[in-house]
Parts: sequence; C-alpha cells; structure tokens
Amino acid sequence: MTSTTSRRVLLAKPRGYCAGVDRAVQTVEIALEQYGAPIYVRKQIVHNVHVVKTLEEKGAIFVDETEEVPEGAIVVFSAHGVAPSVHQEAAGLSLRTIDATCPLVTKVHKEAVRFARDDFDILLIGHEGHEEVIGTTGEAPDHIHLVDGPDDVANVQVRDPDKVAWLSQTTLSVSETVATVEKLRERFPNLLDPPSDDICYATQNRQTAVKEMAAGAELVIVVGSRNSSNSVRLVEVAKEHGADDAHLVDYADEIDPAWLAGVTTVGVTSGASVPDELVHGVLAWLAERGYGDVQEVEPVEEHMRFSLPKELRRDLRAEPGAQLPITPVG
Ligand code: 2E7
Ligand code: F3S
Repeated sequence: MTSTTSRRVLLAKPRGYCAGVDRAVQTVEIALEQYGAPIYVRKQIVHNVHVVKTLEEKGAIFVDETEEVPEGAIVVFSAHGVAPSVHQEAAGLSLRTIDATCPLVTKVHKEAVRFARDDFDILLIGHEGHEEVIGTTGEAPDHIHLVDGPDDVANVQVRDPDKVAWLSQTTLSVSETVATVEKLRERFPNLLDPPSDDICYATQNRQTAVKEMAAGAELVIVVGSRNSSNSVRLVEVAKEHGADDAHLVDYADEIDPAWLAGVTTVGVTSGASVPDELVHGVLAWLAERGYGDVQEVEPVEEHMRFSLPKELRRDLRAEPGAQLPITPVG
C-alpha cells in the first residue's frame, strides 16, 4: 500500500502545444472570425481529437480530400504539410487556400527539393502513411525512398550508393533515428546529412523532458491522440528511460485506476498537439486519488513562436486598425 503523503506527480515541461500547432489552431480560429463559417480544413489540422472537435463546434468542416471542398470556398491545409499536387488541385477548383504547414516542415520540403535538383537519392526516415511523409515525398516522388526505422535499412535500393542523402519526419524518436542513420551509413559511407536537424526543436525538447521525468516515475501518462506520432514517441521514450509503465490517453476518464497500484510517483506529459486543459483534467483526476503534490521537471526552456500564414496576415493587415494576434518572429 502506497502512503498518501509520499504520492506525487512529476509534470514535464516543455509539454503540449508547440509553435507550429499554436499557429495552425489560431489560423483556423482567426479564419472563422475573419471570413465566417464554414471554413474547410483538409485533414485534421493537428492530430488531436479534442482540438478537431472544438474547431468543428466553432464551424470548421474537416475533409479528407480537396475535391470535397465546394468550388470557391476557403480551405486550410494542415500543419503536417501537403504535396505540391494538392496546391495544384486546389487551384484547379478555384479554392482560396490558407497554408498552415509548420515552417519547420516547409524547411524539410525545401531540403528535399534541393537534394532532388542535385539528383541525389533521398532516404526519408519516417512512418509509412503519415501525412507529413506523404507531403514531403510529394516534393520529389522520383527521388525519395521511405525508410521506416532501422529494420527497413536493408530494403533500401538506390541508383548510385555514393550519391545519397537522408532526411526525416519532424516527430521521430531521436535515439531511433540515430540508430537508423548509423545503419544507413554502414551501407552508404558517403551518405549526406540534412543541412540542419529535421527532428524539430519541440519533438526533441518533449523527449528530453520525458526522459528526465521517467527516470523518477513508475507510471507515465502521456496525453495525446492515437494518431499523433510525437505523442506515441513520448510513451516509447518513457518506457525506454525508466518508467515501468506508460500509457497514452486523450482524456482523464481513459485512465484505468488499476495502473496506480503500488505507484508512488506518476509522470505526466503531453504531445505537441495537446491543449493544456486536457493535462489539467489528468492532474485533477490524480489529485482526487491522493496525487496532489505536483512538481515540474523542466530540463530545457522553450520560447519559439511563428508568425501566422501569409495569406491570413495579408487580409488582417488590410483591416483598418487590425492587430496581429501573435508577434511575427518566425
Ligand atoms: C505537424 C507536424 O498533430 P501532431 O500530433 O502530429 P504528429 O506528426 O506528431 O502526428 O503534433 C503536432 C505536429 C507535429 N508535426 C504537427 Cl509536421
Ligand atoms: Fe512544427 Fe515540430 Fe510542432 S514540426 S508543428 S514545431 S512538433
């Protein structure tokens, strides 16, 4: 039996919204205010069921394909990015587009275009079927080969083993990606690195924080949705770095009280697409069960912000006396 007085929560920081998610969610909210409902959004704006549900209640309509959007309507492209063919399709349907692709994904797209222009085979490390991977691959489909983790390295076929570069999805496990690159370099010693890290600052910081927290926690609860790549990675990293048990939940009511058996310290964190109110719901649920002592673990500070998409900034600026809601620094 765990004594009530020793029960505590370690709360990871940074957690939750990254700058790209903040920008993408604000984009839909401001578009709804500026142009009125409905605003169409291609795919989930970010991979979080609560965010999608909340925006639907405000008048956003989520569609899977651009062709589902009525001619002339406004469509927002999600934070995960789209292939150039999606922009072309939207133009063909005379849609008004607002591109909420995270600037750090756009950076990877540009790297792909540059390596393809120099006729490199590009090994894109990422998860098959993920929207970000589909979008990046669409920039250079004839040059990009997907490498889905270290075990997939043996399957890679390239034209010239001396003219190969690697790129990655932004939300991968840092340690697994290092392992994949090491294996790729064994096969291709002249493998070129990306000009800068593709795994983004937010993914890296959330993994750093969960590692430090998991070392002192028997159970880790990660708030996030099943299809959220970066959230799923946080569960894996927690298990690899000391937590006996780790689970992903969308809401506090998904926590099984049996997980707490014999647990003194619970670690809590959330993925980059998760509003902090959902974490507060988990903290309240834990407090009701004697885990009311909350200590933050903050191994790294985060201050990144991005400006809104240019299409939206242009229209907001055109309004007399309009105030841009976030400082454009990105
Ligand atoms: C965009 C990008 O929406 P998410 O859960 O997405 P992932 O990629 O982790 O499934 O998190 C925010 C986000 C992360 N990466 C948005 Cl490219
Ligand atoms: Fe962008 Fe990284 Fe967030 S790629 S959307 S800053 S998780």
